[in-house]
Amino acid sequence: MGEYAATEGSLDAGGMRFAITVARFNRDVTEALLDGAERVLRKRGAADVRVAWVPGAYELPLVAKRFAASGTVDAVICLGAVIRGETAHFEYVAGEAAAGITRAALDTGVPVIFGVLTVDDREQALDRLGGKEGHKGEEAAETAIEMVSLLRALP
Ligand code: INI
Repeated sequence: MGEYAATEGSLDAGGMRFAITVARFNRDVTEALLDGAERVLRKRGAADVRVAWVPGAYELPLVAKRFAASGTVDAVICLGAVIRGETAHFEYVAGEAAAGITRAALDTGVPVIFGVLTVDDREQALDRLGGKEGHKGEEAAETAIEMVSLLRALP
């Protein structure tokens, strides 16, 4: 067998710079996501955090890509809450947000994290804000830190 190397990112954010793009739609939920993400970034030692608010989750990818391409941040965290209604709007907003966020990361090579809740109702959202499903804002920040750290360790 040839050389074997396993690499994993750490959760040390010392010196790292982040942007958070957060949607105003369902603001009570997205503010809680933002609180969690900021809490983790602060605790882990991030050097710089910029926050930009957008109207809804559909607008997240464009602003995320602007940050990612700017050379001023190491990762971008996208936060939003898409709550299923009676119409197909949910599918379009959630689907395009996900596709655009993926594209922003792949086009720029900068981690762009999908911290967008896609849930059936408000109760499911609350379960993901420190309830039985964890805290998705905190998890998004941890994912961002880990991805920056991992990419720095890779060829
Ligand atoms: N935006 C959200 O962030 N969450 C939603 O649940 C939502 N719904 O259900 O409509 C939503 N719509 C707005 C959308 O993100 C855009 O802001 C709008 O379509 C203008 O482009």
